[in-house]
Amino acid sequence: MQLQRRKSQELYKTAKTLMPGGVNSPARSWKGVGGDPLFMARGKGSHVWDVDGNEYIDYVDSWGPLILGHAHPEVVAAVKQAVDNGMSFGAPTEAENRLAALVVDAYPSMDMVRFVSSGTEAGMSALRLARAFTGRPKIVKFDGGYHGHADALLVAAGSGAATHGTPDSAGVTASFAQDTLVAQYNDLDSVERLFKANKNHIACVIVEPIAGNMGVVPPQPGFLEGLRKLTLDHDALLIFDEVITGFRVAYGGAQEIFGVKPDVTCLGKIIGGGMPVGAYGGRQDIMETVSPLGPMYQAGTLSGNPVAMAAGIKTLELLKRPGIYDQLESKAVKLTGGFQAAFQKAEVPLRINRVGSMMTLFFTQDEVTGWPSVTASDKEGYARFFHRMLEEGVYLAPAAFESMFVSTVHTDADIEATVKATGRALG
Ligand code: KE4
Repeated sequence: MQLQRRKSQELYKTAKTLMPGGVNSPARSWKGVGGDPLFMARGKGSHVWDVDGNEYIDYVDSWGPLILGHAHPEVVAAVKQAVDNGMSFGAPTEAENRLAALVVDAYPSMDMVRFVSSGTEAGMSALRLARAFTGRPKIVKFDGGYHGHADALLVAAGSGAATHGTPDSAGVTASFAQDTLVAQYNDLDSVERLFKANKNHIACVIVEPIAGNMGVVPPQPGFLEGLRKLTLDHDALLIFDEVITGFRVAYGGAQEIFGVKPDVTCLGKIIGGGMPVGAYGGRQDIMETVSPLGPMYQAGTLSGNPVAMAAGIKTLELLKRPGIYDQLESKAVKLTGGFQAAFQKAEVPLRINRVGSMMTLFFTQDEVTGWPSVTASDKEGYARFFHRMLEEGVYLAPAAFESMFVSTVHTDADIEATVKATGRALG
């Protein structure tokens, strides 16, 4: 069924005269799958409607924040109540205490937390903190890892940058890139070699404990524990970027599942419930380096914004309800089982990497364990599937190397409809 997209196309035409590529983030440009992006008008629960009135079951969930689905009534009510008291003060508010307490209680590795307005700010600040605390210049990240668009992190980045085939961004100077060392995910030797070659110069290792930005790639047994040992042995900090995985794969994130305690954690997405919130936090002695207590400067007009805090507080309160993560798990298991059956019937190779309610469909029959095997998968096959599923009323990530998400409000009917749509899309 050919989608009627006239209004989207008109809006996109205008958008391209006003904003680079007509979007405010390249991840929305559909450059990785081809075609023109749809403009969304409304979301409710697990469904979204585009401006032409086409309805979709949504598995993008705004790239992860909407674990409770769109416009959750209790989150909306909390935001409305907050906004009636004023949008922003540039002064401390009780809401910040409340969300900080929820976050610190959920992450035993975090004695203190600092709120910012995006995951990028969280990653950027965590790096500066590691350099300030250790006095060392270099950082280690992983090929295919994405931690936001701070200069030092746009070196062999994953997510949008990788999908666009531009692992190094224009405008990132050689001086920035030289202090960023790149290792291979799930390859401890590649990290050890960097420590040996840069003795006493590495401030930190920043890692997505479950990679989400090269598609989902779980840590192999011993990988995170190995990073913990290497960083301790070399007096470097271990930073877990849990912007996607925090409150996603468990209330206490990947560090709860794998039992590895980082020195610093970055959070974002879910803790804002769809509003702009990021955070970084960790051991007391490390966080006391942060201004105004210590010498590492970091600031922000809308950091800890009370309206955004209200959305985050209500979201985390709802996620604390017993059984929520079991429900997410059973929904995700049902969905992946349906996908596997449909792909098997159509004799199309498929490898699903999944942890909890985040997953990626890789068009390959081979194991996907890191950036090289990710890039060996069939991106074009995914792009064709993406468009066919759209025609069938299912909205997947408009890029092969991203995660898709199940929310608490995806119903059995949604999952059955998605599996049926898959059969038709592959037919
Ligand atoms: P933001 O600045 O987009 O809030 O967060 C950056 C970031 C940091 N760390 C991780 C692990 C992330 O996944 C992200 C952002 N994720 C991408 C999608 N995978 C955001 C989509 C976009 O850029 O539009």
